[in-house]
Amino acid sequence: MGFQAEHFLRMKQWRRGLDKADRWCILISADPDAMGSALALKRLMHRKVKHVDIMRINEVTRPDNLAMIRYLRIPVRPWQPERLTQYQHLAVVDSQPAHSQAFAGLTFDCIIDHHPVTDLGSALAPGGLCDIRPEMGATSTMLTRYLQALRIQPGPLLATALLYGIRTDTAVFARSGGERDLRAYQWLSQQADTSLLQRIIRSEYLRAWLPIFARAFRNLRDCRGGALVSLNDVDSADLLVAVADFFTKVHGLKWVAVSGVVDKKVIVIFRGDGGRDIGRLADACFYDVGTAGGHRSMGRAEFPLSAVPAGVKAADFVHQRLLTRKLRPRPSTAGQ
Ligand SMILES: [Mn+2]
Repeated sequence: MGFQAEHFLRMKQWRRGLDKADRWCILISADPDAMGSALALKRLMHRKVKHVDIMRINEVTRPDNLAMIRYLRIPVRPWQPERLTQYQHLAVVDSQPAHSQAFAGLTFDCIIDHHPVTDLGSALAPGGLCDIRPEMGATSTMLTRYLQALRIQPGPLLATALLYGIRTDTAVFARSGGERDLRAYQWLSQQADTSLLQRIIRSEYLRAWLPIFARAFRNLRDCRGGALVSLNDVDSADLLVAVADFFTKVHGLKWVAVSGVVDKKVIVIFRGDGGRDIGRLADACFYDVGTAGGHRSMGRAEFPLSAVPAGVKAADFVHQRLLTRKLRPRPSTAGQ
């Protein structure tokens, strides 16, 4: 029997053993892949058990994730450990018990994931289903294949959720993902709602970020062939990343550095068109005050606010460094 067939057989056996009287809870660390997978698992348990809840152990803040929950009507709620007694069984998808303190001490009757295998200890219940395949680009791919094997046709909302899960985890096949992910993606594309998918993909910003974008437009200044935006105090580094990514869409800006202060830490996000090595620029400017570096077109620096000399504004410090710093010689690599 083939490797794949064995997985399907075990799933079918597990599913056959489900009890109609039981209440289940699927725990996730909510991101698109986890939410798509949880929705699919809930679907394939439909009518086999009494009830399935999906609970998240984390806060959802990314705008596209919030859009996914809203438009695809994903019934995900924050996990409250005191509710544990309401359930006969727990499942976890796109995570393993060792991944979070929130899973500690819990016993799972179903674990489906694609991260590197960790020690399950006693977290898997006897007779529970455990399917961990790190060679898969997304857990959503694994669930899609289960739906196919069980001949369950996903509705448009579920198909879109799984599609978006594969999309984000593989960075649309640029970062990871093999033939199986691609085939699942193609199959889901036929059932997915493309206009909802577009709405989710396009949800890049939060309403509360707009005043900060307004500040960023006003503050943009030229700097050695690129541009610098200084935002001072902001709530999260996500916001700086969103602003920097936005400016990569402006033709004629070769690179941009967006700086801000988050929790007494200065963070500078670098984005470039690849013309100059932006990771090296980040390193050159800030290696001596904190962590700094990156790739050719992406970079990041972080250092404590206390590294800025007294009487100097963080924004001016960043500007001064960008104006004056010279690249460090590449570290020589032995044997090359
Ligand atoms: Mn994943």
